[in-house]
Amino acid sequence: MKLYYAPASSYSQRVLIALYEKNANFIPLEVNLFDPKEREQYMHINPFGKVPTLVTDENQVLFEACIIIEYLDKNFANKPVLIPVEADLSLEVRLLERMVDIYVNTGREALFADSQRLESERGGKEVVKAKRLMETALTLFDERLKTRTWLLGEQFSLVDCAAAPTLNYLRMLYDYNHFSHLTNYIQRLESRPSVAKVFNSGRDQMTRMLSVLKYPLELGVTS
Ligand SMILES: N[C@@H](CCC(=O)N[C@@H](CS)C(=O)NCC(=O)O)C(=O)O
Repeated sequence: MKLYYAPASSYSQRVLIALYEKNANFIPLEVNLFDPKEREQYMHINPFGKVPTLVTDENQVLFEACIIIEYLDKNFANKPVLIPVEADLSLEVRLLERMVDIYVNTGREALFADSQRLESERGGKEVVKAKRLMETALTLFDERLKTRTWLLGEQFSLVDCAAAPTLNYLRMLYDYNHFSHLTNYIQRLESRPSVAKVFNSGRDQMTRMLSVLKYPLELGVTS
């Protein structure tokens, strides 16, 4: 299996966490999407020009982080099971993963775009709406985490692979320390070997990317 990825890319990190959780052998191939030539070549593999892409040993080309993780879960039966087979739990984990993607990540992207505007142009209607939806999802997650170790329950799953990088990067833009269960959860995530490894390997690239921003940001930590 070959994984095309970028170390600081949050979607690549989702898949890397799943690969490390599954102890799967794979060939990591770093893609520099900022290099026009490399990007053009890569678009023959993934026409959307986005990372990650997994090319299986059968030469099946898979993109979309959640689909790649589903493939890994089906093909590596060892624990943790990332998408439970029980119908109810399987739906629940997908719903939670969609909430990370559609509400938390979209909110994060809107806040990031806003942070790079002139101060006088920040806080438009769309940003306020995206932030409200993101806060709704964070409130639901915080509530769940009152009684659960991981977002689905006691087993680490698909939604934790998705939430870890998103919540890690969100701290640059939004202080969620008032969500105490969520804050404890990100600390548990950081202590998990697969997540720690992925965060560490993405740090240098992310620091370089942040240093060239018009309005610089810093990688946050929970207090
Ligand atoms: N829906 C895709 C999103 C992938 C994505 O947006 N990747 C970003 C990096 S985190 C990317 O490749 N961005 C480069 C670009 O859009 O040019 C997934 O789930 O994999």
